[in-house]
Amino acid sequence: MSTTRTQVAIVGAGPSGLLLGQLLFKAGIDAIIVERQSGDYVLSRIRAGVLEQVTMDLLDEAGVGQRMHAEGLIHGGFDLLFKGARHRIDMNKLTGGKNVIVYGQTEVTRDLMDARQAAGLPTVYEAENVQVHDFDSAKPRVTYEKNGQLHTIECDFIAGCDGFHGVCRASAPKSAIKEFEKVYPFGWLGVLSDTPPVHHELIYANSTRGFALCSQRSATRSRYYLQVPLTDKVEQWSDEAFWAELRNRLDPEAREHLVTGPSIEKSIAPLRSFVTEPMRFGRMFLAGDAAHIVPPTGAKGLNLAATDVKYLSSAFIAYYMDKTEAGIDAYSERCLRRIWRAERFSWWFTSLMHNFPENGDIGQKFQDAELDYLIHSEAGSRTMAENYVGLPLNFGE
Ligand code: RFL
Ligand code: PHB
Repeated sequence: MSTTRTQVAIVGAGPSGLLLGQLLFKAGIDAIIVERQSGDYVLSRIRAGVLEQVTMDLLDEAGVGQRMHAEGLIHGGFDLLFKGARHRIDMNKLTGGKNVIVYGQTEVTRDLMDARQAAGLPTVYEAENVQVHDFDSAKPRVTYEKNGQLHTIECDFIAGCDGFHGVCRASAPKSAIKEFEKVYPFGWLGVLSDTPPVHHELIYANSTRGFALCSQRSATRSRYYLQVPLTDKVEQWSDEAFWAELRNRLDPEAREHLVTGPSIEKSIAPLRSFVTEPMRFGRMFLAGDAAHIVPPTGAKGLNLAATDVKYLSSAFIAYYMDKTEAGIDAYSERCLRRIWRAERFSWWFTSLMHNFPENGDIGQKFQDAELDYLIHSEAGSRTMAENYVGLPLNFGE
């Protein structure tokens, strides 16, 4: 058995945990990260693709933005496709010059891992049976097993950055936690392929056959998604079937330009809206997917994780440097305001773009009318653009 001491014990080495580790390191605060999986496994998960300006700024602050600026693709707009025709939302013009950047979560994670390794900071991968203890006291602890040995990390604070299925939220007392959840009756079947993107910007498609999204990772790598029933299994979807269905959901021009090829990754993700209140339990704080999930339609998950981490790192820095607990006390409420706004937007955009057969033909008519309004009303388009690029950190303050 070994015992180590640190200031902040971080559970989970996804983007939230790694970004928190890096921001704390920059401020001279000690942290150890404990991760259940291997580093290669974490890097193999294909997830987010779109980063808001606020997230870009944070990655710069953490000193890991160099490759993102060199390789990321700046997007000033995206297309909405409905009733067989595409309409561009000019985010840049509608928001007074704001953009998003297309840079994969895999690359963000890799940049953070490389920076952590270069600085010689401690990350324990393949930690088994990770448990959090005594976070209602002044002496919290994290324990884990590795190679048959039990290890203890004594700390001042625990940061629960361990995703939706993690141990931290599950360890909060049931009487102190309230969970809000909506599960959607479909999932997203995603394919990654080394083929040029069908369009230079993203296409969000509402078709009578279901939603489709054309995204990308680079000029030579594409990411596509299809709305599928929750009962579908990924093995049922051959590459040929995927491309044929995607083609069917696109407009004639996109259909013609679509370049297909073998998939290099294919998976189905369920869609849910989920929020935990509060996000603090004594000396344990939840951040990122550990505390909330959005359906991916609004591209908000990773961006919300990044702002949680911004608020949490500032709170810890204020605690250690300025000897104030104000940031820690405000953490949960500050995060939740931003989270609920993004939850609302993600739910709304999901409801607008997907097929809900249970809503009947009239449901489709309502969607078409709303989309028609959105693209022809500057106020409607601006509302969409303002939320998509991300509201400023100090919104409403
Ligand atoms: P993660 O990435 O799930 O990382 C949590 C880490 O914790 C580890 N872990 C544990 N470690 C130790 N002990 C335990 N008991 C543990 N239990 C779990 C896990 O192994 C893992 O390494 O959460 P984090 O860091 O909060 O990051 C959140 C993001 O991953 C997530 O919000 C985004 O991927 C969501 N998302 C998108 N977000 C965007 O901002 N823009 C997008 O375009 C976007 N597209 C997406 C998405 C998510 C998707 N899926 C598959 C859910 C597209 C998809 C399809
Ligand atoms: C992606 O590229 O994976 C992606 C892009 C936009 C979304 C969701 C996922 O809304």
